[in-house]
Amino acid sequence: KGIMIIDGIRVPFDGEKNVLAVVRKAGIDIPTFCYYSDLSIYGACRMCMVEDTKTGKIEASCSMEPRDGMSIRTNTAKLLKHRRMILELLLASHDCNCTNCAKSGNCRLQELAQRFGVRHIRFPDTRPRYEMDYTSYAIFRDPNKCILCGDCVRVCEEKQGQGILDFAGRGSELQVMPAFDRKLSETKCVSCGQCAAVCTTGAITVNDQIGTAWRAIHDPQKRVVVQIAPAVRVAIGEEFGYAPGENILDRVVSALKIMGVDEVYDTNFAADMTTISEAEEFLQRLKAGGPFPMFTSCCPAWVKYLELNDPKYLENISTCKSPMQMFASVLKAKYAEKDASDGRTTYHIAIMPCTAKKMEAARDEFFHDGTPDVDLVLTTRELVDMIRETGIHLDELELESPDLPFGLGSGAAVIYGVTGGVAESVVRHCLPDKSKNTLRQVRVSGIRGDEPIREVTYDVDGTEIKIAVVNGLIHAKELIADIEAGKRFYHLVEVMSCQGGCVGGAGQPYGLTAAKKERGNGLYAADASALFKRAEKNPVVTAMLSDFGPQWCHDHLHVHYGH
Ligand code: HC0
Ligand code: SF4
Repeated sequence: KGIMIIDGIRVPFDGEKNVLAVVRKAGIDIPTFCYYSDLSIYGACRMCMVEDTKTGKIEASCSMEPRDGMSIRTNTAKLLKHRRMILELLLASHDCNCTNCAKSGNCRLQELAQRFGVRHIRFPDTRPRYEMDYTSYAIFRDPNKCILCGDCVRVCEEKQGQGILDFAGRGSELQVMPAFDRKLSETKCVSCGQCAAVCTTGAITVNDQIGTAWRAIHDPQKRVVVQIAPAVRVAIGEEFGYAPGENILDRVVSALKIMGVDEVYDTNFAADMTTISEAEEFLQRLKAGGPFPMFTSCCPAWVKYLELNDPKYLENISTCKSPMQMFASVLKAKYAEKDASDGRTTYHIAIMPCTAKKMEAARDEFFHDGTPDVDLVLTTRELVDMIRETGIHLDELELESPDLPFGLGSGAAVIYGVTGGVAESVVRHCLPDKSKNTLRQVRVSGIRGDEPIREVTYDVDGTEIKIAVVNGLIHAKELIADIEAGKRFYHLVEVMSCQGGCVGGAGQPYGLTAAKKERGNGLYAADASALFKRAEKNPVVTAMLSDFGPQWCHDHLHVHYGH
């Protein structure tokens, strides 16, 4: 606590962990490549240097503790020269094909080079040429664009606990890569995509499948049917000038129709099926006495994590398919007849906030007769790019709600996209008292929030049910360690790999510090205004489940991983 003098202005500080945070609080956007307030401090890029007015020394503000009476300047001639020099050096060793780079317009290097007016690079181009890695379903790595800020290394280790990427080599040979320069597909990468979400340049980007989507849409033989995930609707607007959290689903539906998509549905429909199936499975496990905890199964990066690192827990994973995959199973079953009668093939595109969903859709379990149930997964950002390509102005569109029958979902479904939402939906279904008051009690029970691990307890028919909600894979690791050590016990554990749940997915508009909270609140608002709040109140879902019958549901809505 104290007062600093920044560029001659007195700025109080209280608890900020470094000078950089105080400078930003003072309204000066000090440039950085390697600083995220959420990650550990690396201090490598040196862009955030400030000058001590007394000594004239320059130092990285991310690694300086604020002190009372400290006086600094943020934009002296020395600092500007220093920053330009760093940028020139980075550009000299960077593949600067900006015009056709996926990150153009969202690249920090490009932004800062423009901001600091770097027009000439005085250094020769001595870049080595590195091989690109196209092997992951989720992400694409181009080491020629890496500026060694290490953000990907730290997010993978510190948030996801995976440690897939690391620095290797020395001096001019220094690189970021998986151990032994393996391809991503040969590592234990879980496809969460968080490395791409924080990458400051185009070195790690989301696997772009826009071309495939257009080809399908323009193919008259294909009936293109889309499902849109819960978290997409409250984030996509950020790219078109809407506030984070604003639900613009009806505009997106309208845009997709203009683009040539035949039918547009809502993943929420299938999330209601998941809630009912998962709650039934949970109640059965309660009767049978386990296995506990039952882990939720909808996050594909989480399932992959267990499969690769802790397969003994696969029997704890709910056997319910994720809503995306349930949707696809129902759709393909229902449309087989339609396809046979009109000679077209149903081509199913899922629009997801998530990169791991690309990997999930490609799993063997979800292929039938050589075709995937979900033909293509597009991330929110890919859809943004497609809408931009068409020139459609979202704010001028007539609103259109998703089609029926698969366009109807409950409030319990839309909150799947925020951490705690799946558990809350299952709890709503399991609690015997169906009054409004119960809904309110659950809402304020601690199941919502942004702590990485939250614990709640409910009474279900006299049994005390212990539930944990986890977001961020590293915390799932911690939780499992505690369960094994006998320190914790739960009946049900919801795990979402990304911070904040799907709203913070790596397929969403960029940034680790993205507006996850607002997006989550947008989903809670959608729940509050939903026609019905419980999965079992969805008339289309209940009718279909009884039509299909238990055997069909068992065969098509459930999956056993690792068998
Ligand atoms: Fe999610 Fe889902 S909630 S994983 O975060 O369960 O991606 O939004 O679509 O499948 O519904 C993502 C989001 C989904 C699925 C749903 C679940
Ligand atoms: Fe690590 Fe996730 Fe990136 Fe894979 S996708 S390298 S697990 S951050």
